Amino acid sequence: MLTIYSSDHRLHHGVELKDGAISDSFEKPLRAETVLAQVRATGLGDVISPKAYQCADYAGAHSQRYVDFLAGAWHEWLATGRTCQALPLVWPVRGLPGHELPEFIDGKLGFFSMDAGSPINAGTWAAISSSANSALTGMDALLGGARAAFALCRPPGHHAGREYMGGYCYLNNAAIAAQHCIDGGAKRVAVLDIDFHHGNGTQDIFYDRPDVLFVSTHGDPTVSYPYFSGHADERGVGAGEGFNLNLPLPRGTAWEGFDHALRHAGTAIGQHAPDALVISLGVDTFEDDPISHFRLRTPDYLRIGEAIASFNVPTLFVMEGGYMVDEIGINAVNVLLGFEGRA
Ligand code: SP5
Ligand code: ZN
Repeated sequence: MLTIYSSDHRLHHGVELKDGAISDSFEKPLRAETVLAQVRATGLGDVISPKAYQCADYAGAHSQRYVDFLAGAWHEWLATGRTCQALPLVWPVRGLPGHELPEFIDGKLGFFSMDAGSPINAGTWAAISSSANSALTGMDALLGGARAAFALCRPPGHHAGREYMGGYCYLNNAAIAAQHCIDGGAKRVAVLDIDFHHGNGTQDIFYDRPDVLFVSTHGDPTVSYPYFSGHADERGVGAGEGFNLNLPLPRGTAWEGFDHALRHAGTAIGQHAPDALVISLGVDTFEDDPISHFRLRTPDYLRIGEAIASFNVPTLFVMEGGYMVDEIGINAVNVLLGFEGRA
C-alpha cells in the first residue's frame, strides 16, 4: 500500500493546557516519525510526498473564510507584538449572540475554535496544509484505481468542523479527502472514524448530507472528550437524516465490545454501498494511551484491518490520534497489514 507523508509536519509542535499548566502537547512530531519508521520497517510499500493543492480544495469541507483565517492567523498574531503560540481564550457559547466575526485576532481565534487544544505558531499553516495535501494525494490514488492508500497525516483532523479548529486539529483531512472523492465523480462515500474520540468535526461537515455517510466508534461523550457530541441520537438532519451513525462505547471497552461496534459499522457501510471508504485511523484506543480509556491491544489492530478489508471498498486510511508514542507505529501499521492480509 502506498503511504503519503510530508516532513513539513515537524514545523508544528503545539502547546497544551493540562492539569493547570501549559506544556508540550501530547500531539508531537515523534508520533508521525514513529509511524513512518514502522511503515519502512515492515515494507508496507512506497512512501511519496503529497502533491500541491489549492486552498479551494479545502473549502468544500470548510468555509473559505475559515481557511483564510488559518492561513493568516499567525501573521495577525505577530502583528499584535506577541511571539508566543496563539491560543483562543474566549468563545461564543450559548447565551452570547456570537454570530458576528470579530476583526481582532483574539476574537477570531475564539470564533473559529471549539477549545484551546489547537494552538497556532509559525509552522502551523505549512504543517496543516501539507497534512491535508497528503489526504488529497491519497484520495487521488484511489480515484486512479488503487485499492488502498495510507495518508500519514499530522496534525490530525477529525475534530475540525466546517468553521472551527479544536482537539489538535485544524483542517479536517478525512473530510477534505471524502469531499475530493465526491468532486472526482463518486456518488457515495463513507467515513468510518475509529479514533477513541468522537469525530465531531467530520460529523459537523457532513451532517445534512446523504452522499457522505459518517460512522464513528468512540468513548461515550458522557465521560469522554469532546463531551458535546457523539451521542447515539445524533443521526443527521434534513436530507442527511439517517446518514450519521454514532456508536459510543463505555470506558474500558476492550476487543469484544469494539469488534461488535465494528460489525455494526460494517453493516451500515454495506447498506450505503459507497464508491470509497475513508478511515479516520486513530490508535488512541490502545490500552496504554495516556489520554484515552479503551483497552485494545497491539494484535487487535490486525483484526481491525481484516474487518475493514472485508467491507470490500477502496479505502483511504487517514492518520488521526494515538499518544502512546512507543506503540503508535506498530498499532497503526498493524491495521494496514491486517487490511492487506499480512497478519
Ligand atoms: C485527534 C485527537 O485524538 N484529539 C484528541 C484531543 C483531546 N484533547 C483533550 C485532552 C485531555 C487530556 N487530559 C489529559 C490528562 C492527563 N493527565
Ligand atoms: Zn483521538
